[in-house]
Amino acid sequence: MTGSKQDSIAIDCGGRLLLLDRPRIMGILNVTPDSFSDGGECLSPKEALMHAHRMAAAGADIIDIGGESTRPGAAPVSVQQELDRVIPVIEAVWTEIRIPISIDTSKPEVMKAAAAAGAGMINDVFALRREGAMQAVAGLNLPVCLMHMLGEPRSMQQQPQYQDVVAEVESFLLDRARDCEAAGIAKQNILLDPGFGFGKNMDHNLELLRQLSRLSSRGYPLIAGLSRKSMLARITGRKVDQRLAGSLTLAVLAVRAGAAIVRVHDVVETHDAIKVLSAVWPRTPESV
Ligand code: 7PM
Repeated sequence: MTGSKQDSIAIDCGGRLLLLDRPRIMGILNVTPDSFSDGGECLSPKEALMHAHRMAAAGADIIDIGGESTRPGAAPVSVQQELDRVIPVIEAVWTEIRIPISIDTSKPEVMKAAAAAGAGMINDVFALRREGAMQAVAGLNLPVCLMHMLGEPRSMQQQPQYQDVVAEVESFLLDRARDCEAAGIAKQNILLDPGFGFGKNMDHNLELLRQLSRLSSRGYPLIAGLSRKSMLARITGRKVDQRLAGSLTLAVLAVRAGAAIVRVHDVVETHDAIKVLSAVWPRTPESV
């Protein structure tokens, strides 16, 4: 598929459209008490809703709501706990804000309840490998982001190893996409994500970013999540709340390499950065 053909894709997020005619911003809304970069900010449904309003006003195209921290070593959360955290927030955001919502979860029960509450996309860092998750998404007929992760959150950052990180991430994602299609998930409903920081060391993350256009030219829209991640700590030495400049740099590089969507905390600033990039390079690299 050519770049220009992919540029015209509209993804139907349960009735709300996400147009991929230009780079899009996924705003992160964590409703976990232990999330590493904005923990404690969004505890109550009311605070979460206010933050969602701010992100939508700032130019977010989709709001990603998550109730389970994927931080290495984070305590697992029960289905009921996760539902209690995310469902009221999804309902409120869906009612008050007219943009698509994605649910960041690996649990099929949460996927289904979130969809019933208004979520229009599934964002799964386990790429639907949990029992029942693939069938759940096939039944929902919603778009899904398949993310690469080596290992499990608990242990993924203990000496991750690859022969060829780009080739391995690519073949994992394409295999998952093929399995999803065989299970009845429409090809147009599949997005891919290399999973920066998920079972990757600094060199792995940098190599994935250098060769990101290889992953973004495989016929599936690419999502890149680099915002405030620990590779920026290694590069700049900054604490998590001081990584804005680094995050913007990485977001711009990812979009320049063909990412369709960037998943970010700092929506106002990312929106400006992408506008500037798009003024210089109005089209994606493939279609230039
Ligand atoms: C601790 C470590 C807390 C890592 C939060 C994180 C991605 C994602 C996350 C991503 C997609 C974060 C991550 N990262 N979903 N969920 N892609 N699709 O930095 O890169 O937000 S959680």
